[in-house]
Amino acid sequence: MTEKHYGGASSHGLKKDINKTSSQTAGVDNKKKADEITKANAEEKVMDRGRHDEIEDYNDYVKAGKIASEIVKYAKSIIKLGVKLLEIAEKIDSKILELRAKPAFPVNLSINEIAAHDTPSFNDERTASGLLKVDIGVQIDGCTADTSFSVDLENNEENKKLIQAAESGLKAAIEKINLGVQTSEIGKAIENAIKSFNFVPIHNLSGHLIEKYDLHAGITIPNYDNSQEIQIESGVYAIEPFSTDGLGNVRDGKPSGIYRLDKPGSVRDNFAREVLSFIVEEYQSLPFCSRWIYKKFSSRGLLALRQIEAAGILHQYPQLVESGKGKVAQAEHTVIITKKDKVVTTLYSN
Ligand SMILES: [Co+2]
Repeated sequence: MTEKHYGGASSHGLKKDINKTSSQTAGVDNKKKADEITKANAEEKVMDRGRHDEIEDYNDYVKAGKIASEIVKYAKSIIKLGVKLLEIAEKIDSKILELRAKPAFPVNLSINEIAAHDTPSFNDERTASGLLKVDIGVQIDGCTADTSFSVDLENNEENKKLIQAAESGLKAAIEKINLGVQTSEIGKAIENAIKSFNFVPIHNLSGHLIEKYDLHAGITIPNYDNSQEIQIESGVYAIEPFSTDGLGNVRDGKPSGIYRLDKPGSVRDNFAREVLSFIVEEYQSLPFCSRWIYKKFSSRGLLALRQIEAAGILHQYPQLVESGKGKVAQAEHTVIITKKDKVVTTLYSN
């Protein structure tokens, strides 16, 4: 799942305080629980700093990556022209659970000029068509694998070339990324690869450092040479080039129904509080969607979600639409970088 940049700052620029969110809104028991979660996460992060250099320390990330690559294979087998997006999303959700992991975010199924952040609502009637991007997240205990692919469902040469361009950008970036390499060098490799197909990358979308329960943990991987001097350190990175025949930028579109906890706040209604506690416990700071809330709480849950959103506690992601209405293709893998290793977790072949 990509990160959009708003005039220099990123959409994930504000660090959220989930502890405060839950303690002010969800009662004493949940405060205790949230305190425990926060404390455990903090301890984990301190430990992580000392453990970042061995690939063995990333076991859950590697496992999540293997599962994500199985999900990609599965997704490719069920996606066909005319199949309902809702059916595709629900089957992917169930398959992830069946393989003993959880979604790290709602699967993004974005068509043509919608670059990202589109997921079906509970009663969605739309079907698969055009140039479809499928962005999948799998997590085990908050350790995430983030991967995506694009399919051409209308046998169109331009679509096929756009997909090749994004994939070759990804390949170039994976070759380039290493400890100490500047992120702008990786961006340059992506940009050159995409331009060699006479397309442009989307400039205000980027890849991102991943940490436990934190999809966008600070460092970003640009899709062009942004001339910033930021070096790659040990860690887990999602690299996700987007190619387009449009202007090379995205703007905010319709609300997506994808949310994440953002700021502390409170809701008065008892039922809304119950829904909020569920969100705090189940998703922590990871994105979730209205479809999942409907599944758990039915239509009352959607009302509660609106109340929680109105209280300023949630961030709702807008759909991201290419500014010139160009078509967009995407390719993505998650890569672990350590002193000794470079492992593409989502490229598992048995
Ligand atoms: Co991503």
